[in-house]
Amino acid sequence: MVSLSDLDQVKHRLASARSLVVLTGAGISADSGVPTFRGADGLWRAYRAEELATPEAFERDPRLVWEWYNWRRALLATKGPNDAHYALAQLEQREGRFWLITQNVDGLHREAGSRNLSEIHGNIWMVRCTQCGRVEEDRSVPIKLLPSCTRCAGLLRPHVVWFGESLDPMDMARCHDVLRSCDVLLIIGTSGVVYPAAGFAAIAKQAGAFVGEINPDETPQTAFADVSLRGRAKDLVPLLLKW
Ligand code: BV8
Ligand code: ZN
Repeated sequence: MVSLSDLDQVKHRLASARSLVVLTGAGISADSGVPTFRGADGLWRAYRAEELATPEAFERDPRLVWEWYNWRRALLATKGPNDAHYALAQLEQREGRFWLITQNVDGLHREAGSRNLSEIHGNIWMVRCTQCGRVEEDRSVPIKLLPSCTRCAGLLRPHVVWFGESLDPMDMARCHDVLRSCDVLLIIGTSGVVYPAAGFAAIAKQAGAFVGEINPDETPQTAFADVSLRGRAKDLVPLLLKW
């Protein structure tokens, strides 16, 4: 259960934040019916992430990897943002300096209206040519396999960051900037096991920020949190805006 004083403490910190950063993971989309990666309905468990979300897997069997992404795209096509996504989009309007970092590739923050946003693991609705590097949006469900580039006929891949791939240096620079200069970091719905995002709380802590967490479970991030609210994002995030 969440104690009122803990909730009020986080609410007060958000209301008086000079520079607010929010980091989200799959848990914020769980309330939209999107399976998380490591939960009981886990996406990875069903398909063993190390088998599929890697460049080697795509090299070895692009059709299998594309079939997994088509399965996820079909699932996501029927889902929309929930109250937590909309509340964060509202928070962006209110706060002077606000930045949202998401590990999610589902595009639900953008759909809810968030603009000051880094999708550090990419976006499942974007495809990238493996030959000429061209990136474009493709919302077809399913994508006809195997997809090829309209410009050079190269094989297309999902424009997401796989395990063993580096994040976009521009995204990383932006994340380090905002984390080093924030006075409040709110971490919502991440198990805190995937790097480099799992190291972001330590950076904010080093910069003297107040760190809040929203998660039904304890996570490795909880150790960095000044306050950790045990609950669901869709219930707690809207409450934090009532000031
Ligand atoms: C990199 C895109 C440099 C694809 C994803 C050994 C030690 C340390 C690091 C490593 C290591 N070996 C390898 C590494 C590096 C590796 C890594 O961290 N591995 C981990 C697993 C150990 N990282 C990388 O490879 C990264 N690149 O480091 O580059 C490099 C280069 C070469 C070699 C080495 C390093 C790239 C990582 C990006 C991988 N791509 N996704 C796709 O999605 O198709 S990761 C995937 O996991 C998703 O992006 C997801 O967002 C992310 C993190 O998972 P979570 O979001 O936290 O989701 P999860 O299910 O785990 O947790 C959900 C949470 O929500 C739970 O806590 C649950 O309690 C909570 N929850 C549930 N319901 C709710 C809720 N919370 C609130 N409300 C609710 N209702
Ligand atoms: Zn191309």
